[in-house]
Amino acid sequence: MKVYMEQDILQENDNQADENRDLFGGTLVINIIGSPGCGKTTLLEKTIEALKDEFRLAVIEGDIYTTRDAERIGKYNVPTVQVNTAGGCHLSAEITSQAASDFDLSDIDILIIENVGNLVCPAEFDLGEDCKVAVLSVVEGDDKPAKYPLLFSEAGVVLITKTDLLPYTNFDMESAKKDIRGLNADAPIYEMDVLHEKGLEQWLDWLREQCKAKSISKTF
Ligand SMILES: Nc1nc2c(ncn2[C@@H]2O[C@H](COP(=O)(O)OP(=O)(O)OP(=O)(O)O)[C@@H](O)[C@H]2O)c(=O)[nH]1
Ligand SMILES: [Mg+2]
Repeated sequence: MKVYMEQDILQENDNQADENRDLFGGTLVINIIGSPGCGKTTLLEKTIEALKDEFRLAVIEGDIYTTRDAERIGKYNVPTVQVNTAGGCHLSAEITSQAASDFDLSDIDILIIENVGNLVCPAEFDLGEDCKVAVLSVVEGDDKPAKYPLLFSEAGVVLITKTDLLPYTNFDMESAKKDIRGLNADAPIYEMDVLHEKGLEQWLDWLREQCKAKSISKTF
């Protein structure tokens, strides 16, 4: 009987992630990670609204069971694939490669992946993306970066969302940012109220910068 240890599984995943990097080529691939309900799909909706006439976008929606998030993205007429993990708490490089094969990547500037809602496991699985985006909503508590450090240490950018709800929480913004900085010296940290479209521009500019770094120029 062959027993797979976590190390083997992660190694296999890393090998596939390297293959994905070749497959993704010149497409900017962003992996959005955060707890259930932190606002990942809402961020996607607002991002698509803002950038759909600027870049050719595609979406992979990761969810445990439903197609609800893909249905929400459906109204934007952007190529979207829903992946159901059937209980799995994260996307893997393998499943991402299968989902991405639905697209003609040479026609896509930015592929946005919404990972399964989970602050822990998705950070362990490299999908071959250019960048992980950590989303933390203020209702989750300012202690979460310190308690769940991997995602925040690996993220290329950290978004602190639902700032409209700050008056109703005891979230200490300075403390959260200090902990994030302790884990990650470089990632920009942006505060935003995605629902009411406040503070989105810095995130959109960051995405534009990432495109520029990959020599993706405005398509339209
Ligand atoms: N007040 C407030 N509510 C928000 C904000 N962003 C998202 N929401 C709400 O938070 C809830 C969850 O948002 P989603 O975008 O579905 O969260 P998600 O991270 O995609 O959730 P899962 O895919 O289930 O992990 C919804 O009711 C959103 O309307 C925000 O900036 N402020
Ligand atoms: Mg979602």
